[in-house]
Amino acid sequence: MPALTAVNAERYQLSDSALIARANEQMQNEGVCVLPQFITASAVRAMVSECDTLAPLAHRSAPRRNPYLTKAPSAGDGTAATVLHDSLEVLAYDHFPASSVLRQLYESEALLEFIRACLGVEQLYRYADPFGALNVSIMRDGDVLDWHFDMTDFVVSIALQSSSHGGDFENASRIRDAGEEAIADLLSGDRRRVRVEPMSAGTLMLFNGRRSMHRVSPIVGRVPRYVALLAYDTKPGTDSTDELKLSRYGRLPTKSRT
Ligand SMILES: O=C(O)CCC(=O)C(=O)O
Repeated sequence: MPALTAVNAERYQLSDSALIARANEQMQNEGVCVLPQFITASAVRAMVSECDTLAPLAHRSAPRRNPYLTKAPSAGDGTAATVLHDSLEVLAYDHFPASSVLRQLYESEALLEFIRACLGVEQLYRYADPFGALNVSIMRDGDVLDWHFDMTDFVVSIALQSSSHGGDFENASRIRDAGEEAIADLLSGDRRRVRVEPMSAGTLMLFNGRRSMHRVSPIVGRVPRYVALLAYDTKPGTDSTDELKLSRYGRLPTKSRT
């Protein structure tokens, strides 16, 4: 299946200037843009089947960290001292063969250009991280990704499969701007600022998680939740740290011999 036939052309033309203008506006005003049925049902099926096959290779981790992802929570330091737990499995970019429908979509220039235009940035590059550039989060019964802010300006995700129950993407848009007290209230269970972003299979979401605290609610049931994360940056050559690679993928790239 050629990469761009994965995009639902009946609903989305990647050069549609009105669509791009709406996406720009939503990113500006809300820090999130949700495009339902962006991927065709048959491409979603192919991508889920790839993930089913590769799932035994995924790395399972259960990190403890604070909401800002600065690993070691420091005692007596307000919300930064809150210790939260995640548990999930992740498939890395290098697990996906060149024939993978998901990989081909990520590597297509047309998608890169569409995402660049929707984000309203001058330049956009795929991540240089050989594991994280494209990765798939697999969450099973009992897994959770608790409240956090991202350390990057934006995340692009594609929902591939919803869990039987739970697994909602919950978002408190722009709560970082509301201050420490609002963040503390949310961490203690105040849901007034929380919105569940609709992420049915095939949805593409652009998200600015640096200012919006978000989580994936606990997964319940037999069907795992699959979400693909497509990483980009406005600077070329951006890679993640060895520490993050070890925590999320359980390994480091093998050094090439000179
Ligand atoms: O799995 C998701 O839908 C979101 C993942 C997420 O929050 C993140 O990578 O920061």
